Amino acid sequence: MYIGTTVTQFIIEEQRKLSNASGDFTSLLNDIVTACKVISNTVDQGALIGVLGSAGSENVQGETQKKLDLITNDVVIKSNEWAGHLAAMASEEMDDIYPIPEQFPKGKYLLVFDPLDGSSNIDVNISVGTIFSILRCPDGISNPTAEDFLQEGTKQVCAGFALYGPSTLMVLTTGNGVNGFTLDKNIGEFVLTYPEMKVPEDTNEFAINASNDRFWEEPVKRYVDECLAGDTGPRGRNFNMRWVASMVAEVYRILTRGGIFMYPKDTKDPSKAGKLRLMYEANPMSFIIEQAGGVSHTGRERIMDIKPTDLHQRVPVILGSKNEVDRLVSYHKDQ
Ligand code: AHM
Ligand code: MG
Repeated sequence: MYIGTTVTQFIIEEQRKLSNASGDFTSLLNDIVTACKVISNTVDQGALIGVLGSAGSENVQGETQKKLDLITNDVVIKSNEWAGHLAAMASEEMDDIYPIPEQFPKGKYLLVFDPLDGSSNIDVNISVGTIFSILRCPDGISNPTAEDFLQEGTKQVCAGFALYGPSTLMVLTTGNGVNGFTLDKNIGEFVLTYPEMKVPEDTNEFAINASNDRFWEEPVKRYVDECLAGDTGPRGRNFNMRWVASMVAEVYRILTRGGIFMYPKDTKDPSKAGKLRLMYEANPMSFIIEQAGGVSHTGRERIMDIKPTDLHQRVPVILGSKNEVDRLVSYHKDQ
């Protein structure tokens, strides 16, 4: 019986198209895939294995960590530190970078990840996910520092996310389009189910945490007000609204049926430029959305063009269907 194209087969075939591919990258992606399978299983078991609830600690951004934030962070590290493909890792849940320990060989890539995005949803059984991004370690560097991670999103070699929802999915780009895979739990393989995903250019659906309304800037207020006015306003048509509070779930929805996702700049905490993190969330999701034909922007600049200044830097995020993101960007220019 033919089970379809597994993610491993897919990656190997993609790499064969590149004459200079050494196989390191394929192997690295396999280890990430393994980590996501382990996390999927752990999230699935939930209360049965006592992994829900708070860990009683805070991360570098001052956010309370869930037990699963720490467990999944460890799963990603343990799955990826041994094989010799990485020089170091950086995670949303760790203050500093994680250099590959001395006992393991070092490789030419850097792995950046958010082990459990949307983890505030974990105790209420709403979808969560793992986001990752692969960068090249700068030439001649075998002991990278945090500085070596501060590369523009355009330098990503690969980005992807796993979504632990009704099905466990994996969405990947290596800069040659976006493909989606579903985990067949009977055989333990991600199988290609959504080839060449494309974000529709137009949409009637927007996603924003409306409780922040009073902190938004004028262009965002204008855009959302016009959507809310529906066919009685300047847009002349009705819009629908969604907010899952799991970026992985929102981005997957947008890849499937279009939409615009906004976590814009606001005045809630003037010390923060936005809520979402450039390295762990905004850049990988921007790479995926752009590769699927969508747009990803802060309102003032393309996210993937930002030169990072800090590992845990936050940025405003506006991404999704081209025509809606372009419209909101144009409102920023009108300001
Ligand atoms: P996390 O990485 O700590 O889970 O935070 C990121 C999440 C995103 O997945 C989601 O879009 C956003 O935070 C929701 O924020 P809010 O609770 O302010 O609506
Ligand atoms: Mg996150």
